[in-house]
Amino acid sequence: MRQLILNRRRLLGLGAASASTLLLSGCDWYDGGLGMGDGLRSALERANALTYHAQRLLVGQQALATEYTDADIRQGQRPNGTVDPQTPEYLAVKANNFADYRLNITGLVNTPLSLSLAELKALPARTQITRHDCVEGWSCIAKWTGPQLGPLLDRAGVQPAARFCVYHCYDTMDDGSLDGPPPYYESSDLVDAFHPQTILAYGMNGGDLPIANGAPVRMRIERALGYKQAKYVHTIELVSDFTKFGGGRGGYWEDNGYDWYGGI
Ligand SMILES: Nc1nc2c(c(=O)[nH]1)N[C@H]1C(S)=C(S)[C@@H](COP(=O)(O)O)O[C@H]1N2
Ligand SMILES: [Mo]
Repeated sequence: MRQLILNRRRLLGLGAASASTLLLSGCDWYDGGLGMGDGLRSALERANALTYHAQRLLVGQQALATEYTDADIRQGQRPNGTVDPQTPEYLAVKANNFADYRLNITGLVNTPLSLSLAELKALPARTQITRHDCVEGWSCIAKWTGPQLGPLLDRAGVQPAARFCVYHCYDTMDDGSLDGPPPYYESSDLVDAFHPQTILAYGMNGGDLPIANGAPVRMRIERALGYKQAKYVHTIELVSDFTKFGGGRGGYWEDNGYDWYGGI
């Protein structure tokens, strides 16, 4: 992390405050005695000072998350959160064994993409064995397979105004909201989106991704905590800011107080 921050400062020539704001680790954002909303919002405003081109310069500068071997996989990936979505939209694509599923790349792109599962499976894939860390206090090592997100974003043509990807999911979280349960969603900056270990995983531990773990497609953003690993993803939307989604903090759990960056 420290190395990454230094790299960014050097490359961007930004003052320490703006370069590091994007990278503040978990507790700084909501245990710091700041009102969370104020702290987060001003942090995000400063994060916007990073230009798209400067972010792209950084791609390839990032360290990889540790990768493990098959011998390190001791058990199946422990399912957590939603394990069997019941929304009509999900049930409809599941009924046909995901033959009608589409992964959409929309928003601030020149050419929106809509890819079937078969099309995703025909792309060059990356397989990585990594450790998933859930903030609830458990970890699992598992093998994930799928195409990298970066080349797909290049194909769609990310527009200069884009700063973040919002990952929209099929499942809703039954949290007792008066407006009905909100959908799970997540977001990342473009550095994480273009990171070589950021993949659209359709495979797990050598087989198809199980429904409990996010079938047909879930994100793996390997330098981030468990809640950033959006399952049941149907749309990746390129945006300049994410305050209009959900509670405005960049993800379902972020709207409930978790840190946005969620780095490990
Ligand atoms: N769509 C969706 N994605 C999600 C969740 C969820 O409930 N819904 N839970 C998150 C949390 S907190 C964790 S730890 C991981 C769990 O992934 P797993 O079920 O494959 O272990 O998914 C994350 N992504
Ligand atoms: Mo989690």
